[in-house]
Amino acid sequence: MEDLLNKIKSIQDIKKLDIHQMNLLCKEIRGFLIKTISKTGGHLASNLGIVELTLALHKVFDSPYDKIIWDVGHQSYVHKIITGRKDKFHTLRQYKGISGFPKKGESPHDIFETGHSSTSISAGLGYALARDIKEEKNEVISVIGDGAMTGGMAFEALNHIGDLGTKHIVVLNDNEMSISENVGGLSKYLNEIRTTQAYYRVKEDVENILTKIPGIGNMVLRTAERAKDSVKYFFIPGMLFEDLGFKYLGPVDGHNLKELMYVFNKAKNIDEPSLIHVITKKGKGYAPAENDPDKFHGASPFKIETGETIKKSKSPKYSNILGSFLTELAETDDKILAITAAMPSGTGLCRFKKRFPKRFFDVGIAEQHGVTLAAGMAAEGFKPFFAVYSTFLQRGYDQVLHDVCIQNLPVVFAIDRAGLVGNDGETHHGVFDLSYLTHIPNISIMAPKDRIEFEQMLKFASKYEKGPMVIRYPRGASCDLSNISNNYNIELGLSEVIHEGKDIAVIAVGEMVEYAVDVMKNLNEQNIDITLVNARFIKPLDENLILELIKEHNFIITYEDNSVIGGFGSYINNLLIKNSYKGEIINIGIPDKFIEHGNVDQLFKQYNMDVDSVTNMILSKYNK
Ligand SMILES: Cc1ncc(C[n+]2csc(CCOP(=O)(O)OP(=O)(O)O)c2C)c(N)n1
Repeated sequence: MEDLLNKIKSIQDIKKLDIHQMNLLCKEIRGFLIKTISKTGGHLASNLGIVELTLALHKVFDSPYDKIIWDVGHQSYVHKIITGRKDKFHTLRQYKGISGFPKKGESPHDIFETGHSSTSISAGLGYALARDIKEEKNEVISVIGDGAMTGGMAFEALNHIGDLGTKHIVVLNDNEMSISENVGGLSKYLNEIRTTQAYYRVKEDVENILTKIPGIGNMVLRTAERAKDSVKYFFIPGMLFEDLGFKYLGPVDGHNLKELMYVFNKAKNIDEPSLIHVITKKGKGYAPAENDPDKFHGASPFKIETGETIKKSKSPKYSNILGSFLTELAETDDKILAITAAMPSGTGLCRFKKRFPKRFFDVGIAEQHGVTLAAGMAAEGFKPFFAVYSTFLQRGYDQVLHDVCIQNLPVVFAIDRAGLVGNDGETHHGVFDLSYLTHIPNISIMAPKDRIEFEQMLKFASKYEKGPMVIRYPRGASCDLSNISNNYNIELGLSEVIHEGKDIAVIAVGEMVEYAVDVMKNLNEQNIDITLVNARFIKPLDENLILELIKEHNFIITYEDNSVIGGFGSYINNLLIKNSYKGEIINIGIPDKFIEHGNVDQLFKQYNMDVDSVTNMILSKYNK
C-alpha cells in the first residue's frame, strides 16, 4: 500500500504532513524500497536506515534553497523518491533510467554529485563559504556516514571548518557499518558515545526543568554548565568534535522523527559549525537486510520473502578467485599480506582475513593511506597485495607514484572492477587506471584474458621482486579461454599470440580478449583470417612482437576497456609513430566522455565496443 506515498508529488507535500502521517509514510517508503530494489538491485540497507532522517531533513530544511549534500550518494534514494522521482524509480540504475547517485540533471534537489566517499564536508564548506560571500542565508547540510567519516578528506574538511568557524551542519549518520563492519579509532570513539545514547534527551530535560524554577533556575543551570566544563572530557559525548570547533548535538535516535526534527531545528539556530550525531540501523525494517547489511549494501535482485539473491552466475567471480588464490599462495609464503580500503567482501578478501587475520588490514575508506601503508610493508621485505577497485585507486595516484614507484617497491596492486562496471555508472567505471598508471616509471601492468591466466599472474606477481606490479581485472564472472589457447606461461613484458592470420591484427587487453575471440570467429565465417594477440602486459610493452606485427599487417586494431586517451591504444600509437608505421590503426576503447549507468552489454553496444560492432567495423574497412 502506497496511499500516502502516491500523494507526495513534491517536498511541499511532506511539509503538510503531521507526525503520525510522516511515520506512516516511512513505512510505505520502506515497502516501496524493498519492492523496487528487489527487482532493480541497488543500495537497499543504507536507504532503509535513513528514511526518517531524510524525511526530517526535508521537513525542517527548505531544499533546494538549503543545500543538502549526500556523502557517497548511495543513500539518496529516499530523497529521490520524495523529490518527485517516485514514478520513475522502477528505472533505478537501468540504462537511461534514474541514477543510483545524486545527479544534477535529474532534479534541482540534487545539488552536488557524489559517488566516491568522504567529499560532502569539503563540498558543503565550499557552499557555505560561497553563501557567506554572497551574503545569503541558506543552510548547508552535509550528510555523511560513519564509514565515509573514516576517509582522509572528511578529516581535512573538519579541520578546516573548525578553523574558520563557518556555519555548516554536518549530519553524521552512524549505523556502525561501512559496507562491512566499520573500522578505526573514530569508529571506536563513536561506539563509546553510543553507549551514552540517552544523554542528549536527558540534558534537554534537565535544562527544561531547571529554567522553569522561578528565580533560581537559570542560576543553577549556569553553575551546572561550569561544573560540566571542568569534567567535560569524562561526561560529554562528542568532545572530540567540540574540540575541533563544532557544536556537537547528539547522539540522537535516527528513527525518531520528533527528535530528529527537534535537533535539526536546534542546529538551524546555531551560528557556527554543528555536528549532529544520529544513530540509525542499517537495513531497518527488513529482517534479511538488518541481519546481513553487508550483502544488502549493494544488493543484486532478490526474493523478498527470503532475501535470497535471484541471479547467481555459475562462473567464479574474479574477486573470489583473488580471495581464494591469494590465500592459497599465502599458505606457503608468509611474506604475503593483504590490504583493503573498506571493501573486504567486494574484493573477495574475507577468506584471507579469516585464514590470516594478522596478515590482513582493512584501513577504512582510505585508499591513499592503504597505498603508502603497503609501501612501508614492502620496504620491510613483505609482499603486500592491495586489492582495490580501479575507480577508488584514483584517490591514491600520488601515493602510487611518490611512495611506491619512485622507490621501486614491490607492492602488488590487484585492481578490481577495471573496465565498465555497469549500474553504478560514471563515478564507478574503472576506465582510467591504464591512463593514470601507464606513464609512471618502474610500474608493470598486466591484465588476464581469463581466470587461469589471472591465477598465473597472481603467482607471478607474488614472486616478482623488481618493482611495483599491477594486475587489473573486470567486475563479475570470469571466463575460461583454455579451449582457444592453452598457453599460460607468464614472462615479464611478453604478449601472447593467440592466432596468426594476415592483414589485420587485433591486440586486445584483458577481458576484451574474449570479445576479440568472438570477433575473430565471426570474421572467419567471412573468410577473413585475422591475427589475434592477447596483450597480457600493458607495461612493459612487448615492443618486439608489435614491431614484427607491423611488418606483416597494414591494419592494426587495439581493443581495450580503458579510455582510449592515455590508454593502451595511445601507448601503441606512440610506438607505431616512432617506427614510422604507414598502415592504419584504430583504437577501440572508452571514448572521451563519462559513461552513464546501465548494463555492461548495453553500454558496450552504445559505444561500438561489442562483438557485432567491432566485426562490422572491420568488415566495412576490409571491403572498402
Ligand atoms: C573513495 C571510496 N572508496 C570506497 C567506496 C565504496 N563505498 C561505498 S559506500 C561505502 C561505505 C559507506 O559507509 P557509510 O558512510 O557508513 O554509509 P552507510 O552505507 O553505512 O550508510 C564504501 C566503502 C567509495 N564509494 N568511495
